[in-house]
Amino acid sequence: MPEMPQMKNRRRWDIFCTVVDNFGDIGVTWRLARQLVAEHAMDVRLWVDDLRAFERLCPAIDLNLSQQWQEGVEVRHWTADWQPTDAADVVIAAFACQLPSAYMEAMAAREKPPLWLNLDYLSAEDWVVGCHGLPSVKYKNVQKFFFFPGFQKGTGGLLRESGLLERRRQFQQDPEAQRAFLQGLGIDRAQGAQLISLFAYENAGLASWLDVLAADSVPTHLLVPEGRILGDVERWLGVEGLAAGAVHVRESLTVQVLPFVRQDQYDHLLWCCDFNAVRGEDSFVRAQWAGRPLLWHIYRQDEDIHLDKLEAFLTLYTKGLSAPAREAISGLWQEWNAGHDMSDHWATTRKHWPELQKHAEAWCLEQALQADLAAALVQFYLNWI
Ligand code: TRH
Repeated sequence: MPEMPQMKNRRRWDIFCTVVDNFGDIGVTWRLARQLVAEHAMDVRLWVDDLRAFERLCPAIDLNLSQQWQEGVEVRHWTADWQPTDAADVVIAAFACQLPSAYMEAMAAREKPPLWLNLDYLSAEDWVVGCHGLPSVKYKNVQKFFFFPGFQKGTGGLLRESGLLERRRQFQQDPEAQRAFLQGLGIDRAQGAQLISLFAYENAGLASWLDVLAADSVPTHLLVPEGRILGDVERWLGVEGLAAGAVHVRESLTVQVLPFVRQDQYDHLLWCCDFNAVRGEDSFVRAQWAGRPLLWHIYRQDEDIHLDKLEAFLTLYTKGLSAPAREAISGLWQEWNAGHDMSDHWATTRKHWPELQKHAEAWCLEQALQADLAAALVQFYLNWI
């Protein structure tokens, strides 16, 4: 494959990603890498240890190549058999992954040490503001810094591509574009049906939610990308082997299984839906940019520390809501994350729908006032040199 032309004075960035599980690690780093190339004219190498996980988000990935270019990003398969390479100007270890020792030596061997950053997990907790940008460990002459994404001023912000909200709004104001997009995924939205997307981990509370949706007077079309929640959906439907394309109707509820789509298509799906159930980190942020009410299934952590993160986000997110609406949405999220019965909380949440809809857009606009994460990283680098 021909090498991409290198422009003089372009800064070189290396982003290292180990796929711990699921798609968030590669989802975040792939999005960041593309944005650094497209909007900041950086040369980016993305080192990833699991090309199969990457292929789900980016079907163009060739599993057999150790080096390839995708959307301007140089993708390197990071294997145990590390080949010597020069260190870049900026080195990002995503989510505290451990860099190859030979690469650490290459960083230390540079005449001017690189900027070395640990890109952390997203959290709304208050301590993040105090820790963002602080020095971490040092390797020889190379200092590492903490870089925290976040929702508050003083954090690294959220990933948001330039013009994203304008594109989203245009699409949401264009019923024909939405219809064509949905049709491309084999979705024929029933007249008057609310659209809900469901991307979540296994959840014992799902059956109670589906019961209410089925019994509701308002029809619902539930769109479920292939993934971990399908087992719960199968149990509720009383079927086995659900796969993309399957459609099942139970009273007012139509359940449709979707293929896992490219990241930009997933954005469009979120933009089409009236309500989005999302999980982890990246889909959670994308649902916020969709400007629609959402439900977050947070990634479970040892000793339930994820519950502190959930509460911290709810405290921030629900500011400005009336007390009953705040209680409704907080209760719904808490029950979902505990795997409890959703029926009462769903009914209460529905009562505050117009307020929650307005609030979702207001929250999105408020978050968009912050510099986006890629711009904040570039600024951090400029300040550092
Ligand atoms: O997949 P996730 O649960 O990922 C993670 C990881 O588990 C990670 O280890 C953990 O630390 C982190 O959560 C908090 O959820 P997430 O972050 O939403 O990532 C999913 C990615 O998949 C995201 O980039 C959106 C993308 N996606 C698509 O591209 N197409 C699809 O059809 C769907 C459903 C998702």
